[in-house]
Amino acid sequence: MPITLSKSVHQVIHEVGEVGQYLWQKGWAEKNAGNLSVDITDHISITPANLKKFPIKPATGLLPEFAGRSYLVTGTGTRYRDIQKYSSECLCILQISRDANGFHLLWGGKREGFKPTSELPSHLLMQNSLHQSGAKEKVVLHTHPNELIALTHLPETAGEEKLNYALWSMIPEAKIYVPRGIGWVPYRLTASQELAEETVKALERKHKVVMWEKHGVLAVGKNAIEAFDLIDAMNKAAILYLLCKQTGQTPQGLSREQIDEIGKTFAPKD
Ligand code: 2HA
Ligand code: ZN
Repeated sequence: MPITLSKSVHQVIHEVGEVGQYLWQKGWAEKNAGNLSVDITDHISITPANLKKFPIKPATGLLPEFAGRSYLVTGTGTRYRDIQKYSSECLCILQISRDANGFHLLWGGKREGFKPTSELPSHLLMQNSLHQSGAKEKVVLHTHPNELIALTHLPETAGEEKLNYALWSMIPEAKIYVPRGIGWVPYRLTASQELAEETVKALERKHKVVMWEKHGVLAVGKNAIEAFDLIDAMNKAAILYLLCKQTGQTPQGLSREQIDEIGKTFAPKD
């Protein structure tokens, strides 16, 4: 018997389903591309006696500090487009066991052979970094936004400094919504420990959007919609950049002074 979900957890699942639709409609979620986790520890209360009814599923790569924390995560091979309709097949809620040697599957994961995302250790590393720093962000969202990825292949926009200048120069909102810019992680093998560690470093530098060179984007947000919006805003700037380039001309762009002025006027409060 799965746990009974509170209204707040239902809301989280609803938002994840909604964002899954957006990612699919945008063309950023081909096949089973991307994965997502939400730290819902504050929304899950279960007595030790009840917890025992959910046997521990062994897992490796879990750190002791994850123990007792609860997460909503996508399943391995899950399609973002299916989440809204089949949430309990595509998602699960797990609580890391007391000894961090595995997890209790509290809800969902109803599909045959279900396993949490293969990137679970990476997601937990990022979630732990957010939690330890007292961040309000609870969602870690990974997806494949076309135009942003394309810019990582072009020498004139590859690299943190060049990418952010190109994006900020396209439209004022890019600087307003992502004032610290996108953090840059050089190409690393998918699902590798190196990719996770480099991403955590970018989060520690207070980036809310992180570019994985020639692969995709990871964003954090207080909820799934917020994480999606940040990527959407930056991908819009990437579209504008490429639209200008398609005319055969180089875009004029906002000047560095204009971007600085926007930065000062709309400086983040956190
Ligand atoms: O989950 O996108 O980076 C599939 C991926 C891995
Ligand atoms: Zn990916």
